[in-house]
Amino acid sequence: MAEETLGAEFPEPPGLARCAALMQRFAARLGSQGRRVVLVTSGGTKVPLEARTVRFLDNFSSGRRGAVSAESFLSAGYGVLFLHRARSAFPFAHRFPPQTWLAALRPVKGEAEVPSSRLLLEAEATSLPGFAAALRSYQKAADAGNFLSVEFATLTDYLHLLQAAAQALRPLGSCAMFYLAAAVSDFYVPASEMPEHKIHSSGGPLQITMKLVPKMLSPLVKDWAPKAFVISFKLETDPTVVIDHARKALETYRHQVVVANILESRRSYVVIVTKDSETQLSLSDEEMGKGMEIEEKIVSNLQSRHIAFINEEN
Ligand code: 9Z3
Repeated sequence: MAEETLGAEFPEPPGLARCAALMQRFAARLGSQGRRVVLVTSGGTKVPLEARTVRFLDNFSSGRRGAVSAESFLSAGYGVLFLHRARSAFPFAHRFPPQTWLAALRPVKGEAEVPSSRLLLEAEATSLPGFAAALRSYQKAADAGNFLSVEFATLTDYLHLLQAAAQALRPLGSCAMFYLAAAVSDFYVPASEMPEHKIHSSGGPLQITMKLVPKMLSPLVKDWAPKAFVISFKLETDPTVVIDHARKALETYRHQVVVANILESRRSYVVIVTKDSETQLSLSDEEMGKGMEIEEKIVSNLQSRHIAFINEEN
């Protein structure tokens, strides 16, 4: 099935069948409980330039939008399938990079009654604010089976996993939401045109011709999950074109929402664009000072739209 859509230029990655089965089980269980489930895609894609890859093309995406949004969707009661770029921001963990806990956490020594099979760690509560709450939130979501994370690295991994995730969510109909925040490359070098070995500088300046990546939004909306509530993101660096481009995407793919954002202001300002509306969401300095994140507003807005969408269907 995957080969039919993606073709030989995007060979199936190893482990796809196992991930597809995991996603299917996850979606089927939550679906049978009548739950709303969201696929959050997050992070950038790696595009190899050589088959035995030494070099690749990548992009700026940190995955923070996806990670924070996944947390907000879980708080809103969604089951979250988190399809993310390996080593990009991860829900509940992204606020705690190693430098925050490497110095703060200390193994507890000399507790005679503690069996050697146990590891006890301690920290000054003030040295890791929010850490215990984040652990509890993550473990609550994972233990309840409300959260499943699946990793991709390359563009090819992403395309196959997106298709498998869409097929897993299809039976949920309008209760499934697609929140496509990953920054997916528009360009790639086809497998058939890729040199096998490392490209050498002795060959002189490098010229590469890249092909356009097929737009997956099209089969997603038409064939893979035609009843789902679909949100894509439009990123631009030029604020004068972003709304126009968001509108064009809506007209082309006929999905429900585009979230328009500009590279530099993406943490504090977005526009939710639909066929007949434009809603600006922003964070004030005061809200930012309190540690609020724009994703809380995005998710709250989209959740209301999703509920209205489900109700229209029925
Ligand atoms: C986005 O626009 C996301 O909001 C960001 C989030 C990637 C900007 P970070 O990961 O940033 O928190 O650092 N995602 C989609 C970007 C994109 O490539 N969209 C395509 C386009 O603009 C359409 S699918 O053409």
